[in-house]
Amino acid sequence: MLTIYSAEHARHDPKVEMADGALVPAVEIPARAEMVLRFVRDADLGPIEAPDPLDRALVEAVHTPDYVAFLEGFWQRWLDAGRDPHAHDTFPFVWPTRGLRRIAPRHLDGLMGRYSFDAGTPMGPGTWAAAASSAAVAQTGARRLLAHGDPVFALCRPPGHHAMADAYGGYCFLNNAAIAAETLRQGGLERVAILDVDYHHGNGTQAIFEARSDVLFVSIHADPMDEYPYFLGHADETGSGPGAGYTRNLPLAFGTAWPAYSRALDDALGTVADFAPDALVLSLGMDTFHADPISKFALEEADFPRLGAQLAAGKWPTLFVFEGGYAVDALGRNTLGVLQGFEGGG
Ligand code: SP5
Ligand code: ZN
Repeated sequence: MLTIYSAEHARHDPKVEMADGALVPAVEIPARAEMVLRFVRDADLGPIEAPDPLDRALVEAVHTPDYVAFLEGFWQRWLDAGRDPHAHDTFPFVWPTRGLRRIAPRHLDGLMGRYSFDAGTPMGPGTWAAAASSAAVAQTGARRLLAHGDPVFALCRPPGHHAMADAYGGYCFLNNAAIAAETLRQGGLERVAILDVDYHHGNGTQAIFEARSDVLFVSIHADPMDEYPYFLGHADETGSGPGAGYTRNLPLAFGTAWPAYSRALDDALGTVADFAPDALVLSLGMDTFHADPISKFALEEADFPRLGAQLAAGKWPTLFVFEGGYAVDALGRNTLGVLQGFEGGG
């Protein structure tokens, strides 16, 4: 399997994040992608290529141009505001509510609130460079899939599935899976399915495609009544307008282990099969692992090759887009397990 990877991800290097009502050590760190790369390389999964330059038009097919410009110009604004040039991690603290999001204030704090939806996502001097490289990895992966149809692994970091059209959050800035799906659509595919198996609901991806019938969004995740991102990902969200019926959420309880997970996956794959996609974008979060430090599912190491094999049964041209997963020591082995299980399955 071809892997796309950029070392630029390491320019997003947060030290702390806001979680559990306090500043705590950051978990979405460069070592994650480096661990996965090491396992992919040592296992000889296949060639590892650098991404093509980012096609900005495809980013702006998913995100609003003002949001992209905000991300790109953020650090210069931070410096212009006279704030700590040595800061690693910056946080918004005020958000528009009750429909007030049409305002993009001049003040930096107002802008940070306007273009985010949580305080748990540190932004620093290299965040834009890293996020842009991550999007380029996804975009290039989609192009390679279009070119040859064989499975591709887009080793994205930072992750993307929480990023909205005009807001960052959940450690995500640009929605890599959405950019990949849009790349596949503009490359000529008529129907693209996104299956999101990250432990957290892909609220950004859902919101981006909720009103569209050409991109199916199906997600298996921890019940948002109990887990981040709380406000989206409930079973009664099924799409809107022309997208009605093209969103499907399968929330699961804390403690879910392989048997129940596998049944949900079968259910989700049935929905994908009914849609008969020309390609599948797999938002591959590895935070369903029992030892994940921020998550509460119970998948074991041996379950990940099973997951991969189950995904292969549909025989759709598949692009894996790396999302979450924070048990760094196990992340390489588990991720490789999914990819090798996929190659051996079907
Ligand atoms: C891509 C991705 O997986 N993003 C996840 C973002 C989760 N952010 C909220 C984390 C809340 C952690 N709360 C539990 C901490 C246990 N000490
Ligand atoms: Zn996650």
